[in-house]
Amino acid sequence: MMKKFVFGNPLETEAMTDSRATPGSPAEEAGSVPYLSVSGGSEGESCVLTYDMGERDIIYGLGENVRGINKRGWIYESNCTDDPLHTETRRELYAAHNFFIVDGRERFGVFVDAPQKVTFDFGYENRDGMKITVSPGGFVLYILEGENVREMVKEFRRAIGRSYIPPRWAFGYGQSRWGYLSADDIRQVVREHREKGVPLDSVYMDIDYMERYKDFTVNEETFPDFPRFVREMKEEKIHLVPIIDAGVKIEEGYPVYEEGMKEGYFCKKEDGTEFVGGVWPGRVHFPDMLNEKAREWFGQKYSFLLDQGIDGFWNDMNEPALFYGEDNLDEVFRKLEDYGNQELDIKSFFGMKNLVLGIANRKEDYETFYHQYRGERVRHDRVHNLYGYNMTRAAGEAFEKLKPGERILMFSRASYIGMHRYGGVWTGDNCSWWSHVLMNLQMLPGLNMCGFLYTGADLGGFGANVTEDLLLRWLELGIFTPLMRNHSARTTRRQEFYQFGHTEDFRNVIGLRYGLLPYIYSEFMKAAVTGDMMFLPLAFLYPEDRSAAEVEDQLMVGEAMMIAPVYRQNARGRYVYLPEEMKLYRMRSLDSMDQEILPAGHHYVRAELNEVLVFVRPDQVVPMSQGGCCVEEVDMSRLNLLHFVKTEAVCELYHDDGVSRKIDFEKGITRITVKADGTIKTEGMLDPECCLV
Ligand code: MIG
Repeated sequence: MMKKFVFGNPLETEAMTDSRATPGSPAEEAGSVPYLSVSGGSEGESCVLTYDMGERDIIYGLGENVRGINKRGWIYESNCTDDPLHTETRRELYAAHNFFIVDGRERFGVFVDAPQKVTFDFGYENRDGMKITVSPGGFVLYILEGENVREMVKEFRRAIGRSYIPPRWAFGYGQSRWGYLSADDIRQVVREHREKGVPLDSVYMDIDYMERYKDFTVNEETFPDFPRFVREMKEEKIHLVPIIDAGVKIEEGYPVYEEGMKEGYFCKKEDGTEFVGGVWPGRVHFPDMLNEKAREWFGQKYSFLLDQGIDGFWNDMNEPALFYGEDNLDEVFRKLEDYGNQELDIKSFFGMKNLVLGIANRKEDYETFYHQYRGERVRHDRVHNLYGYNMTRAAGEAFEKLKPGERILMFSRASYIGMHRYGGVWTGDNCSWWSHVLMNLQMLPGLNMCGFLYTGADLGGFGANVTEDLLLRWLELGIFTPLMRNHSARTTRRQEFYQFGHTEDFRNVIGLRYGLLPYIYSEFMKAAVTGDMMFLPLAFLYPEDRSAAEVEDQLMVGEAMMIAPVYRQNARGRYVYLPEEMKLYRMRSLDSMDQEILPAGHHYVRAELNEVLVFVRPDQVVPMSQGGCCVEEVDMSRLNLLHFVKTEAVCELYHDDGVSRKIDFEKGITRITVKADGTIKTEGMLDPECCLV
């Protein structure tokens, strides 16, 4: 059951596709909001929603954010921000995912559909207090009730519409780095993988492929005859995935700039002139992604690359990130001159220092430009969290027209609920820190709750220098995430597997992903089609189990499997909690794994650096392939079945051509039944030869 409450004059975000929720009550009736006490919220004032949490209440959700699976004990801000240091003290990352569920003394879900800044204090100011602060401006509040958390998530997901489904090849391993400068650099990456037998499906192209960082251009010196290069890579079974940035370079003669100016598609200031910001291309304008016409225009631009054979993209810098706003920069220079002309004491020294440090992503700059939104002029800060969403929507809607039958890979950095229908997300600039392996895991259920299924982190870490063991351990988690991409920043240590000594280990671990692909793809598709989660906190499957509710470093992956990655430096094993008896597969490679049945309870489980732990639940089967050098080569006609059968296990394997937009879910299912005596029966789309392992 979902109830809707309208506060003031909200802007339609189109987060919801289904308005089956009961019609909104006006703000004056806010007293009728269940669970939450409402105060403030009149014109120009923040609205505050509070709740007294029970001592054992758990809070799930909020998508991409720092800290645990249980979000209690910190304060989070929905205010899409480009900040590359994801320390525990961060309140805001790139996304605004305003949905959460309280599970405890009472059970209810909350979605704050507000495109402006929202703060979620879950026991920060006061250990038992929840306080949600919505910045001035109207908003819509949805309150959900249900029998259990998993069903509530499904109901929410039904209301926000089906999650984006990428092509199947996008479940393969991708290699990326900010710093591949030419076609030859990319050829070398591919060669190293192929020669050393490490599977690979995609190579990502960061901003250096463009001509002076101009969107929808290709540098012809470093990438000569681009369509031919794309074809050459396709022959190698490699998909190239270029980046697209939000800012459009100001440059006479550059068609994207000139068209945008002519049509008035860029964000403007109060005085009607275009807002100027600084990002990679230098001085830029920002396309007004909230203006339907501008969005359609920007989306069409992707055809420049689609026409050259490209079938995947990542959208970056779309919070939108601002290195500086030009007007403020002028102001900073003026003030610096003043500082230079006066005698600097410590106070003015820090004043000067902060002046310079505060140039980027400045709140006041976001208050100086406007959007044309549904016929209304709206100041940016009022709709800040919708910008990345609508950039990705621009692309997604264009793809439906430009490539009607085909799935195109698309994921974004900034996002809002609603964007999950048009693309996935990667979790931005993490670091090569052990703590970020755990953070990667802890974000997954929250992202799934908010509709983001196609997700992954920069494996190995974006910033800072990786070590071989960290990369390997991180990949051991990454083999389960739909987006499996190794990405790193310019100036950090090179991070491709072949920079390190133990090629064999990388080949084996990445190989496991291709073995697990039939299962990973099936579980992803089930989650997308039925509005379920692919990554579940243990408590979602074992709601009565008190200990399961406390587990912060293990996840269920679909119904059949639990994972427990090692994320500590030098650890050769870890503690694992089993809510019930399970069968552990300790995997070194597709042909080297041992197995052991473990009783319910706490265990210390050994896992050497090259070993992955997979726990199969009772009466469950996990279908695996023999691997392959790319997704296309994965043979679905011969499957190995991980299994833990006490009476009978049925697994629903989903398969399709991997590219068609139209999904016939029932048709794609193959039911594999395994009896306790070892007999196997298959029925449905495929007729694989199955072997118990
Ligand atoms: O300011 O394009 O998160 O993945 O490599 C940095 C360069 C801009 C940020 C993205 C990162 C990408 C980088 N970009």
